[in-house]
Amino acid sequence: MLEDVTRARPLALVALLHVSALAPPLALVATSCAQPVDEQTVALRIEGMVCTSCEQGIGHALEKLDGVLAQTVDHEAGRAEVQIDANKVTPAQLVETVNALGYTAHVAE
Ligand SMILES: [Cu+2]
Repeated sequence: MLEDVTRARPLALVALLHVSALAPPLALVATSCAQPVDEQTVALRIEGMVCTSCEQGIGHALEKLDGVLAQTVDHEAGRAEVQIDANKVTPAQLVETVNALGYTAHVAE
């Protein structure tokens, strides 16, 4: 039994090495086929946030959207900044997502 365990480890290592050796060319193929990222920053004004849980709830909901690259939500300022791939998601979808949680969002100018 012990012998099996010691034999399994090098095999697992070899498998990992093979995966990482294949990963770079596969990733290159994937990005060259994909649409280019049109990265934009969208600022939102959000009414109704009262604490950090509000920030986290909104942040998690935004991050679930395909095309949201990063977000920061500030309940004290009543604002959010969202980095998006504008080829995948629109500012209106961000507003809808926040509103669906019970807040009132607008795209800030
Ligand atoms: Cu809250």
